[in-house]
Amino acid sequence: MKNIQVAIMMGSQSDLPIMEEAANVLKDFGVSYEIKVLSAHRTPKETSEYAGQLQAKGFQAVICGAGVSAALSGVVSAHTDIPVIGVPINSSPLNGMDALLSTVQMPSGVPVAAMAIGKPGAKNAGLFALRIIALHDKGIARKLAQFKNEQRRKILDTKLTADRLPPAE
Ligand code: RP5
Repeated sequence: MKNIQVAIMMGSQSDLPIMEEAANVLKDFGVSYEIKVLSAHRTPKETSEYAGQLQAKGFQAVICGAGVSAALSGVVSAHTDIPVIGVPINSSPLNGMDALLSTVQMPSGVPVAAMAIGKPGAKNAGLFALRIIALHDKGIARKLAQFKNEQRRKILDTKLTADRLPPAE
C-alpha cells in the first residue's frame, strides 16, 4: 500500500472551513492526505505521539492550522524532521494576529514555514506541500506549472467593461 503523502492537522474542528482550502488543493492535484484534529494545548500527549510517527509513516509534509495562541505547528516541528507548514487561523478576537505571531516567531532550530492568516494561507499551504512533492515527482511539477500558467492567463484575460466600473465623478 502506498503511503499517504501529506498530513493536515488542525487544533479544532472549528478550523475545518479554513483548512479545507488546503485539502481541496491537494485533492485537485491527486495528492493523498490525512486530516487529524489534535491540539497542542488540549491533547498534548496525542499531538506529540502523532507528530513523532509522521516521518516513519512516510508523510512528505505536514500542514498545521491553529488559532489563538497557536502552538500546534511549533510542537509538531519539535517532534518531527519532515517539513512543517503552519497556517494561522483567524478564530480569535485578534483576527488571527495572535496565531500569526505564534506560528511565525519560532525559536532558532525549530523551523515552521508560516503562511498567511486564514483561507489564503491554507490554500498556499497546500501549494507549498505540492512544491515539496514536486522536487521528486515530475507529474506534480508539470501540474504546478500548468496551474501557474492558468492563473497568469486569468489575470491577462481580464477585461473590465465600462458597466462594471464605478460612475465617473
Ligand atoms: C485553537 O483554538 C484552535 O485551533 C481554534 O482555532 C481555536 C478555537 O477552538 P475551539 O474553541 O473552536 O475548539 O486551539
